[in-house]
Amino acid sequence: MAEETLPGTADDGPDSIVLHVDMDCFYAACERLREPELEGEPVVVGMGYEPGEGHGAVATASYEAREFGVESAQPISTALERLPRIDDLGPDDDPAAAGHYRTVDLDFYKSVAADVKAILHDCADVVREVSIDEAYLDVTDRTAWDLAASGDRTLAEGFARYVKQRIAREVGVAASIGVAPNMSTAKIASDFDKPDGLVVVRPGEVRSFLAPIPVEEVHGVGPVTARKLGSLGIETAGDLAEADASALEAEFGSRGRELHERARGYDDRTVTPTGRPKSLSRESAFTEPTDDVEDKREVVRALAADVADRARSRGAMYRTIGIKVVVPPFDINTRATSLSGPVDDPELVESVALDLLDAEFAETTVRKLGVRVSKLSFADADQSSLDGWESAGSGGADGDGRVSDETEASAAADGDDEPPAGREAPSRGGQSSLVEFD
Ligand code: DCP
Ligand code: MG
Repeated sequence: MAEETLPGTADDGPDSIVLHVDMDCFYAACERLREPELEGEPVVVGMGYEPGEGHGAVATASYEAREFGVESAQPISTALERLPRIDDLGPDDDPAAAGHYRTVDLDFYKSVAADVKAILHDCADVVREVSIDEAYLDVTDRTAWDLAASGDRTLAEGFARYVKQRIAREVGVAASIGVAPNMSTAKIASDFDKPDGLVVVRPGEVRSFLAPIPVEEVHGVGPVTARKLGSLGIETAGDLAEADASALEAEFGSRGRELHERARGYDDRTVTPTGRPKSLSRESAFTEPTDDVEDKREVVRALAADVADRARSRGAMYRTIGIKVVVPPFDINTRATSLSGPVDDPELVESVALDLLDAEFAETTVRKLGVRVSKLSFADADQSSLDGWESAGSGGADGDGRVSDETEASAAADGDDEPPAGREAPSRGGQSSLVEFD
């Protein structure tokens, strides 16, 4: 889901589908693209390394080279002890126990990464790029957790396989993909069966999948925390999940509680796109649908304050203020008011949002409410990065153009509220079919 939900409120939308994509031995894979004879060979890519020399550090090693004990961040001198350079071999040495050493060529790797990212943006509405070879995709609107007609696999697995195959076919490098209902589990899943992995963790399987995973691999656990947890007898995510939450909080503060939640498979972070948003919104579902006008106004006030606060903290001014009202079961209504110029005015966000609510929805029974500001402008506008993001993004932000001056009757325009049965495997092409904000 592209929208965020206020903590502590129920969100009865369907489970998200998050992909974490991480390329296998990425720099080495890039070297193999231009030197196909390196395929299947031990390859070491060194930073600060020069051909024939022994200085620098290992940026990455191919899986064949890793078998000799070569790994990222190791001094090249150590790598050379474990895996001699093929060019240094004498006539009697075994060429099978030697490796190919190459120097980092970041510009080339970036160009390969850009080709991969273009495919990712084509495959998902929301892509968060986290490093040169790694990204999260929210594909909740593109596929489903339902089983494919042919057997016991989910449609989501077929979708991930399609993404993997496109990268392999169109760019020529291998990716490992994790599929899960949240970001932290998807990341662990992508790492679980490297290289060339595809690991799917269905919504009901998250806790059992995580249980045997070492705590170090839980997002947010560094070596120091892992050591402290170890001294408390907590070695795995399963141990962490079963530990007493208040004891963890006493030891690690609020982070302790968060780690406990993650280990239990709960992670409410949403995939947000890299770069500047086109709009900022937040929505909140009621546990039970309500027609109580004060309850509704109360939620709208909280949402308005939150959105205005986020806009201010990101240095964003807005020219449009809107609300979203979801009437059971899936009837999405959106209303918005355009202002004459950009403002940063939390009180105005509240009063406009309340006016929009009161004007038409005072009596209505609602399931979910949302507030959105859009037509954003940034005080420190850096046009180049904005352009870069817009051209890279396919839809963008919590920007799915959901809010409009018209009622959107089509549930398909809002995956958040679309019943799972209404979904299909990879079919929807981009955002062009969605209503853009006025
Ligand atoms: N990198 C680096 N220095 C490090 C770690 C990584 O320069 N200490 C570079 C080289 C990697 C790239 O970043 O190719 C991506 O990092 P990963 O951690 O994803 O490692 P790889 O893609 O190489 O291997 P894996 O298959 O484990 O993902
Ligand atoms: Mg990688």
